[in-house]
Amino acid sequence: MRTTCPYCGVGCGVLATPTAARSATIKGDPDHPANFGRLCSKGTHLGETIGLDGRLLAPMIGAKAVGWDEALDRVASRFAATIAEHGPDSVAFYASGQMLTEDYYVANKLMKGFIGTGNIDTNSRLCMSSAVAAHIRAFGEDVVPCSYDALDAADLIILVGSNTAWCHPVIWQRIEAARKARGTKLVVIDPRRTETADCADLHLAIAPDTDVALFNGLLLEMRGTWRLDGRFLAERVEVPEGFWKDLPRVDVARTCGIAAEDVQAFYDLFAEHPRTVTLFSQGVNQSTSGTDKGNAIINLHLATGRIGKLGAGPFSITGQPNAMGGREVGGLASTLAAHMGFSDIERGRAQRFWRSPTICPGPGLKAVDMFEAMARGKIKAVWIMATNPAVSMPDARMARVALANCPFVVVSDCIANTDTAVYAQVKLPALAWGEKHGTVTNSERRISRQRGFMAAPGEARADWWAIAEVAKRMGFDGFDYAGPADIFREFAAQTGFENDGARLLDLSAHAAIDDAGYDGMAPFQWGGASPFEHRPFTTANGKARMIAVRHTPRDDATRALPLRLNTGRYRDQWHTMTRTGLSPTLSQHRREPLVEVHPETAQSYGLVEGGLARVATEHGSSVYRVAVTPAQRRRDLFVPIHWTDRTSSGGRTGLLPSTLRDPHSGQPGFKNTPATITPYKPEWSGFLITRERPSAPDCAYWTVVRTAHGWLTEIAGRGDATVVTALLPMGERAEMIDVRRGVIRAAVTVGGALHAALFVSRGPGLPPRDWLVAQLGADDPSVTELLAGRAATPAPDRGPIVCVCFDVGMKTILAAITERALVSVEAVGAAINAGTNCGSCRPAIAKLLPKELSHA
Ligand SMILES: Nc1nc2c(c(=O)[nH]1)N[C@H]1C(S)=C(S)[C@@H](COP(=O)(O)OP(=O)(O)OC[C@H]3O[C@@H](n4cnc5c(=O)[nH]c(N)nc54)[C@H](O)[C@@H]3O)O[C@H]1N2
Ligand SMILES: Nc1nc2c(c(=O)[nH]1)N[C@H]1C(S)=C(S)[C@@H](COP(=O)(O)OP(=O)(O)OC[C@H]3O[C@@H](n4cnc5c(=O)[nH]c(N)nc54)[C@H](O)[C@@H]3O)O[C@H]1N2
Ligand code: SF4
Ligand SMILES: [Mo]
Repeated sequence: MRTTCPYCGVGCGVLATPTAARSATIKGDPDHPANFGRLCSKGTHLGETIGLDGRLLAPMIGAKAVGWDEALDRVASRFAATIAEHGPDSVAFYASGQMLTEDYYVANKLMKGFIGTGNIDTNSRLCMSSAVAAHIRAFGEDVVPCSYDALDAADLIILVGSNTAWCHPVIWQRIEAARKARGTKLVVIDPRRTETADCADLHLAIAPDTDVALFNGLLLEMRGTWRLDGRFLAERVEVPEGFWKDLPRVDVARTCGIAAEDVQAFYDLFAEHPRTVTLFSQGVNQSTSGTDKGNAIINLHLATGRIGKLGAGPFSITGQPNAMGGREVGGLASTLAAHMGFSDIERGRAQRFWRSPTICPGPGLKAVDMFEAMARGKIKAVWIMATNPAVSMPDARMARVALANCPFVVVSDCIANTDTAVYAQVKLPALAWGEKHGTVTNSERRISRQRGFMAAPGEARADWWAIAEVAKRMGFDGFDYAGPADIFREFAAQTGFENDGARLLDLSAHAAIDDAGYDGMAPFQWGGASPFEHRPFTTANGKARMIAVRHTPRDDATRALPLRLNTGRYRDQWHTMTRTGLSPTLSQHRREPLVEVHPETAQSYGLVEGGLARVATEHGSSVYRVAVTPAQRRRDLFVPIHWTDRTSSGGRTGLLPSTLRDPHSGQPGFKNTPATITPYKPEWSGFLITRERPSAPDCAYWTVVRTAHGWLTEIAGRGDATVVTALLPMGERAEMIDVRRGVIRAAVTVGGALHAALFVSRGPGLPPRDWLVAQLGADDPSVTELLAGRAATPAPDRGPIVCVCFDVGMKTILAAITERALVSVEAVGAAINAGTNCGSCRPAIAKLLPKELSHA
């Protein structure tokens, strides 16, 4: 079955071959133009996530499983009653870039067209909305002006606030291939030295949120050296009065906190390579100046004419698999539908097309405002679909208060127990990847089919179906869809309705597609590879607009909170881990949430590598494992976003970021919150290995991950450590307790097979985890060895796993590099296979090579 990967916005084509009822082999689709057969680690290991573990399989009202009829009636009647009493703006829908276009279209139609409120927003507000706002300001329409093939043709690629090697790995592989073939130069602009930055020709570790100063400075430099494209500016760009005069002159090196030579090196590279692609992501968008950052980048491309040509353009890459589809249907509270705004003409047009009884009067509440309104009691019923806001909103404690306060919360998810589902009065079981059918649009505007290849389990149903059923039960006409093909046709028709070429998004050529055509639909790109090459921009005069932007420092640091907290992603986990967390292979890369700190910061705050520390902001605090690394700037902290109440007592990053947001887009500045850090000193620490998932330990710090044959739980606490022995299952228990040294070692076997092992110590000296973890799958392990925590004749220590596909550890790779004098990632692959399957670990392998050779 040809389908698409459900994770990132690269939108890779996948070939899934079912092997049994709930299993399949997964391969990259060699014919899909987004990936030509490549997949990263997350895509490659999709097969480990399609079991029924943790699935929500029946509608629930409270704790009771009910039939669909009862659940849908409840949702419809509560929404209708709330609207009757408090008006349409007292209800809201919180959607997600992980919904299919068809689901999204129906949700938007119900809210904006039939209920008549703008209160439908999406997690894309937290993700892409600054890029959307920047596109609309510059181009008049939210259109990404580039395609992936620009990366093949560029001479210079600039990555701004993007950890591409981890977050868009197949784009990264394409960049690497281009660099190898054509010597493309690569500049990475990121306060952290990520694996992406490590591979670059030039890395600018700028101070957080100083991007506008850097790009304005570059624009001035280009003007000062007569490198602007005068003709392009005259014909295609509108430059506001006084733009050049008002362009602020700042000391770029000082503002950005980097060496003047590095600034000049960047400016020279830009001057020398007209074919430039600037790819940007969350380091740009998730900022209180995100929209201005986007426009600073776009200004530069407009002024130098580096747009609408092969190999050149400003390229915002999308995070979620269907962030772009959501933007197309109008899933954001700030857009109406099909790239329309809220003018009377557009509202009238949407209402005529939908033949709806009403139409929303204007934009609705943006995500954070929506939750704030909920906390104040203004939103009295909310439907949340395919997102986990109790974890992913800034100041997640506030989001939880809001959900607890809201009289009626509906959650549609494929997973039963998420941190958000805790607050639901009604839970609706959704189809998951591999079961659902529809379309998604990737970063380069390419629409692809997602196709199911497994039967729907239990009572799970499609999200569009649940929305349409509720709409019908609320008495609305126009929701009688036989299937996703029907919805796609209607959406395609809407994009062309009274369009007359005014909006570039026009899929009406596909509006007549029949069911068979939809089933077999091949990926296609709207707008063409380079949309503005041969057509005017979507503004009244057809010209793009330069937008005057200036660097506005975010100076909300205080004496108590002098550090800056940056948050982001790990290579092998997806967001709140509801799916990637099911995969033992993917769970090996980073088993615990780390706080990364510079050695000097570690020293001044008394932090030690491998110890624990509490990170605190104005909003909350959480405990992390400390990783000391010069890859961080001094005074910056970096933490991952993935851990939840289900997986850890610590690493609760959602609690920390401030809700300060960009004034144009409403996107929160997730990457730069004033913070501080203090060591957390447990009296004992240890770990537990079990076959079954243990209940949450009663200790100060714990975190649990999937392993090949069970679970690994890290624990640490104060006071009496013997309480954790309560976590051990029934069976034959062998134990060794040394009260004086505070050591507990226990192994539980059943019929000779290991079911659990526990190691606790008040000092150092816990055994390495990997050998013990593997013993869960071993036949007849020796109890003496188990209690010793190691084999009598130990195998060599492989170090942390780098290549998850071939299970190769860091020490094995280092040994191969030294012993066989390997000088390239390819040579390592040829010698020991590492990095030769999905390729996601290639940047990590490059890091282990002797430095001067690692770019080869
Ligand atoms: N493995 C994995 N891949 C994913 C996801 C996932 O959860 N896991 N999620 C997907 C989604 S939805 C998204 S949105 C994307 C996100 O993809 P990315 O944007 O690449 O990922 P992040 O880690 O959020 O942040 C990127 C970088 O921005 C840097 N940054 C922070 N502040 C600044 C700044 O002021 N200026 C600049 N220039 N850089 C800064 C951070 O240090 C970080 O390295 O990833 C997608 N892909
Ligand atoms: N501090 C901080 N916070 C952040 C970010 C950051 O960088 N820093 N990044 C932000 C960004 S860019 C994003 S995109 C968000 C992501 O944050 P969320 O959207 O909250 O995270 P996910 O874990 O992807 O949540 C998706 C949910 O949908 C469920 N699901 C999957 N498929 C389906 C389906 O087909 N139907 C239904 N109904 N449910 C489904 C999953 O089980 C899961 O519970 O986090 C944001 N929050
Ligand atoms: S790069 Fe990886 S996560 Fe993104 S779509 Fe491709 S396989 Fe999926
Ligand atoms: Mo995102």
